[in-house]
Amino acid sequence: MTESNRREFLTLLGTGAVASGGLTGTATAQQTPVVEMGNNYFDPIGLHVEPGTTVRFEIAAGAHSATAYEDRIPTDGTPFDSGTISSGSFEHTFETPGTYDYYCIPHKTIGMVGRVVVGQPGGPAEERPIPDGDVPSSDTIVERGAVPYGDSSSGDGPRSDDGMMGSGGMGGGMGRRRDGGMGGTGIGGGGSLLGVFGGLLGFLGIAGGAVYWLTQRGGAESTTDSAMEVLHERYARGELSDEEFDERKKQLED
Ligand SMILES: [Cu+2]
Repeated sequence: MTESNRREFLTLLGTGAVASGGLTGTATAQQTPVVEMGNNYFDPIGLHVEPGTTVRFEIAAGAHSATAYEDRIPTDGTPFDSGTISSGSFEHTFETPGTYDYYCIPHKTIGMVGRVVVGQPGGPAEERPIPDGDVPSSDTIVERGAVPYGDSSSGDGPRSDDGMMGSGGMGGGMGRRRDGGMGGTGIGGGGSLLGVFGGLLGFLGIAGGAVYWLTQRGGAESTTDSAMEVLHERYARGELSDEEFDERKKQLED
């Protein structure tokens, strides 16, 4: 699968979550979008805001910093550095338009980086690739408003067990959801990738169930054999009691 295919695929799967979460888009100066700092990622990893917007970097797990690369912010932009914190949050107001790349001091070496695009992309960050990790392209960020971690063109960054186990599950890409930041629009939470795969697994489960159901009820001889096969498999897995097995076997044989 190529990167772009993969992205389309994930986007397609994620559509349900986006639709149910309402509009996602560029944060206006009246909103305070939140970037979660977890182990070891920023989420969303890419954020587009209007000039004058205050962004809140909030600890979700672990100890991190949000620290601007001095040479990867607009020439007139204000550098920011939360210092390493293990609780609470840090806020920075982005006034000058352009592209701001930032990193986590303790986890820069394992690729904990992020990007904020203020208004139009621009500045030195657009001239060279980011050195310590991957961020989505500014075009993607502007187009989507917010790019959740793990859902970016940059692919899968490093992620600790803590992050993997934290959320996601069978929610079909819902991930953790936050009602604060984007005025209830819900920036896709961490674990959205996991959620997507959970949703996919759930979907496959449903598809499998449908096939099973069809083979079970299909009276035609041709399907009886496969139905019997499925029955034996289920029995072998211990999903059916002896009684159930005998009963269903009889039904199939009739
Ligand atoms: Cu960190």
